[in-house]
Amino acid sequence: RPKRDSDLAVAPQVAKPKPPELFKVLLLNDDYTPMEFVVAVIERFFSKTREQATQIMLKVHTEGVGVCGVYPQDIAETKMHQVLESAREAQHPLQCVIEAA
Ligand code: NFA
Repeated sequence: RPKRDSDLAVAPQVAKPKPPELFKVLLLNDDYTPMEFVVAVIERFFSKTREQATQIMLKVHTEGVGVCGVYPQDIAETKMHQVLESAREAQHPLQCVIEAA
């Protein structure tokens, strides 16, 4: 019989772009990390101005936790690791975690 298009057909691969799962990067308060160090970390790794970074630091200081940014999972994990490595290097106990947004 004549060849039909359907003879070799496979399921068409339809692009279904779904938005990435987002994660919050949180800083946790402690009694020892200097405020200026926290501000510098937020400026450096979360691209905030000194004024924005100071606001976030003060929220963490007074409320115990604060959001530095919201990112796709791989980027959020990288930023968390950058913060933790920076704190470890400076011998400050600053803690950073991620949480599903
Ligand atoms: N609580 C710290 C202090 O009084 C400052 C701090 C803010 C630490 C935000 C960690 C996170 N030196």
